[in-house]
Amino acid sequence: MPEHQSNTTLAAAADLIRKADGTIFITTHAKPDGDAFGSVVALTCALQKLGKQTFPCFAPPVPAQLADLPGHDLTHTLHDNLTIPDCALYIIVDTGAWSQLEPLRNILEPNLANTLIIDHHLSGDIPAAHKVIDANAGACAEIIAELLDLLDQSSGGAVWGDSGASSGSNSGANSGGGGDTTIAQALFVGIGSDTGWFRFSNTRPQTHRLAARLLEMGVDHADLYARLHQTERPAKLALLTRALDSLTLLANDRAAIMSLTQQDFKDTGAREEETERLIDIPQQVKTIQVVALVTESTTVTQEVPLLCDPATATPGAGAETTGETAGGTAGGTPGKTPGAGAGVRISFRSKPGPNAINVADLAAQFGGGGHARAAGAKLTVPINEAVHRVSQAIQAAFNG
Ligand SMILES: [Mn+2]
Repeated sequence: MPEHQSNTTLAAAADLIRKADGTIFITTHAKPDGDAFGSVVALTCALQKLGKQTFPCFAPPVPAQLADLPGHDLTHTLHDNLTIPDCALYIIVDTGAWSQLEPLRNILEPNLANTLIIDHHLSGDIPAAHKVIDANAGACAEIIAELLDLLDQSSGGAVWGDSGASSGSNSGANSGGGGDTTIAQALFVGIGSDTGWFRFSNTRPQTHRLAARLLEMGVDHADLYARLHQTERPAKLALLTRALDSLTLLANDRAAIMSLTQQDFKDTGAREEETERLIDIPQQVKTIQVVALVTESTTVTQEVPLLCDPATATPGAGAETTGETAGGTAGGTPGKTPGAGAGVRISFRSKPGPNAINVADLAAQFGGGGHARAAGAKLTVPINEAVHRVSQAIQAAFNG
């Protein structure tokens, strides 16, 4: 997928929104993560405060932890009988890739002249008329926060209202004010999710300044963390055990690959979405710079060849797992039986540093994409073959 770049400014984007005469459609990548969800909810709330009609729409599934958060009730989730109105402006946040918007493509494609993309990913292929891309932003929610400041300034404070932020950038404001904290909470979910709760290298001073502002507006960060990340089922631990059992070290212990088959999911009772963040575990080892997780997936179908999916690239949005290692090469654990008819989902992570491996490049070799530190791809090959190919690509990356 090509790199995508801004063709307009955030100020011009704010103008587009102000001038939109009619309903504003707001969406994001299918299977929204915290950043996608938070960006959509915060923008929706803000535009409603400005008196705009909005039609926020998620392509399912919306993870249960997110659906329980404030603001979800403002949104629609796509289904066969959902009537989508004609809109004056279409806004796509946190992606610019058709592969992540297939369920909404027939809505968006005829309206690209009235479409605004706000994104922080490196690559994208949707030729929208208006694009604001900031790959330095730790989360799309950071860009949304800037946009809300612009809209707030031009509306006499209508956006932030009594939730506390004054028009300035980082001054914070009346802490403890009992105002509407839905926007603040949504933005915090966005930046917290995409930065691994402020651990990943995409965290920048601006991220912390925004976080501080949001805390001053009344966000309870510990409660949010618990609601998002401490609500797993015991099956998650069983799946973790399987993933670690499959782990193979590569490139003189500088990389690790894990795999999960459909049999692993059956045996443990875990669901595919419960692979999330398993990929972070091997990074605890000092020498390990790159981790790959190859998951046999029922949602990657054989009919679609080489679908790329930068959605899996967002830190915190992991789609992972692995199958089993092919006979001969990487030498993983023997004996898992790949299921029939499923494709595989590959997730990559890498640590920053002087000789850091760019996993967006690695994912691109498999038709995927994402960020330098977190990327993903989908393949429709047997899992053993996928593990074999990914292992070789990783070896080659270290040899190159
Ligand atoms: Mn994001």
